[in-house]
Amino acid sequence: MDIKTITTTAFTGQKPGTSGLRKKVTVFQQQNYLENFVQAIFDSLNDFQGQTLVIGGDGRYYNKPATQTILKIAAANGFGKALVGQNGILSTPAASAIIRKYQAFGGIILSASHNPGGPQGDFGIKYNISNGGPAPEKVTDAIYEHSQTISEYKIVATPDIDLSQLGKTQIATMQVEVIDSVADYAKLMEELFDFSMIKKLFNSDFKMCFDAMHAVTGPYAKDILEQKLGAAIGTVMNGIPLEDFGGGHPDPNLTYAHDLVTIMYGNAAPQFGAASDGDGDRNMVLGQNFFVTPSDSLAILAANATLAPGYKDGLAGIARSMPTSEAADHVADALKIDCYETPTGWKFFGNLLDANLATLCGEESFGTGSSHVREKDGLWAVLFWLNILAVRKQSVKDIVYEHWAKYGRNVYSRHDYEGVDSKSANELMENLYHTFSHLKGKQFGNYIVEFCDDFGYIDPVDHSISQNQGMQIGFQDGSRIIFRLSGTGTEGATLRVYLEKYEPDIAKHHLDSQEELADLIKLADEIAGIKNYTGRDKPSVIT
Ligand code: VG1
Ligand code: CO
Repeated sequence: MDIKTITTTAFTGQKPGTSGLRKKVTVFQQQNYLENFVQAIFDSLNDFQGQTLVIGGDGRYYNKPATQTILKIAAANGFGKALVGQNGILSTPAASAIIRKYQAFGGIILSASHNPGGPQGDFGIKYNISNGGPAPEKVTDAIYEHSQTISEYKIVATPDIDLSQLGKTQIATMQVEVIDSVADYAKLMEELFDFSMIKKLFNSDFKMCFDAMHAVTGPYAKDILEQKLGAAIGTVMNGIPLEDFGGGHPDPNLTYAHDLVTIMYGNAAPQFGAASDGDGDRNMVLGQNFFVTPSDSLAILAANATLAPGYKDGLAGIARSMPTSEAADHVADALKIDCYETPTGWKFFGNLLDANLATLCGEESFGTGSSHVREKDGLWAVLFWLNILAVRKQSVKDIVYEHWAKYGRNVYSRHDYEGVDSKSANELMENLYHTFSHLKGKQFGNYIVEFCDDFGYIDPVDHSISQNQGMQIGFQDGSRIIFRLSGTGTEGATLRVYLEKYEPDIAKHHLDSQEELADLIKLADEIAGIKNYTGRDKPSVIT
């Protein structure tokens, strides 16, 4: 077979964001755009000759042609083997599990997660290293540099291979093995959770509803929940992955997972509801008429971890992203283990997990995970909750209320202003930074500013430094307001405002979080001039 060297010109701005390179499909379809980036990935790696590469994606539009291109470039660059999910499909946590299980050199994940799919939607590509996790910044920086100077790439000239059939084929000297997308992942889940207890739960009058949002988790959830655990057929809704996610926005939150929310807040709501995002790494958990915030979910999983066989010996530590509420910190204190605070994005958890400093990790953005893989894992969190529900035999709401009674409640909300003008968003952040010098000590009603912080992070393991990771304002009563610009959007800028208040008083626990946070919401606008800079009088998404 023919290995060709193709002359190419670099594209500007192929800079990976929070979670890899995300752009419109039409951008990726430009001649050599994908090829350049893939070659830039390989150019930034050493010693992969003869090694294994894992490839899979969330099934969105362009997943299949991109997989074919990557296979041909990987073969031309000297990889010895490629493991590809059937039809090009692997959820992000499944890809991570497979990289680890088969000791692959790394993996390429094709996903833009929650961003809309289809020919007019978004596409994304991300490189994961041998621990199964997203490449750390030093690798993504190197990829970016190579992408800016690239002048040629290598590719094998060969017809596309059949990705629909399991089995082995060959591209030049590289063996391609098409593998079952679900099997290895399902097996791992069986090792971590008490499947026989959960089976008993589903054998009782317990019902759940899982919304796969027409994205990648459909086949995983059907196999594990309906086939292996005996949940009623139909438990998984929107379970067939579609290239455009049925026109939806597979973001598991109260706004976008409206089908599920309608069911869980309706008269015939089952006891448990859950949804997952485009690439299967995030989750939303609901009880009857009840929403569990992701920050609380992390804290509750940590507090109940020993109920699941995979965590029966306890946790080494917990890690959460900076904007995630401090609910997990209270649990860590009680367990006398460390709680780490990292910048947003799963890549920052990798070193902590590898060094066994943390066992559970979580983000406020509906992402929870553990040392079993190096990505956040949506279905894992759902199974963890099922395991806890099966052992404790209480409702979701009762479990959360008991948790609040013991640890206090971190009332929490995130307000997103999507698709705002980039220049104005940057000006807002800059202006905020300048006000920091005279905000400290200032009093706003009951709130006195204790600290202002342009959040930076020094990795405790490799001591690498990441700066400008969000503007944090802390008040004397422990409340926080955080401002951050999204690194995953593809249109304009998205301003995220995170609000948190600690409420130890159980009598106030029934209160709605938006009401509880009303003062802080006002204060956020007063301090940062949100309305003024964005021209919006309310957020586009509230979670
Ligand atoms: C968002 C979330 C972040 C998450 C990232 C990737 O990033 O806030 O917590 O890690 O998405 O999630 P940003 O930069 O837009 O705030 V996903 O499901 O892509 O894989
Ligand atoms: Co995702």
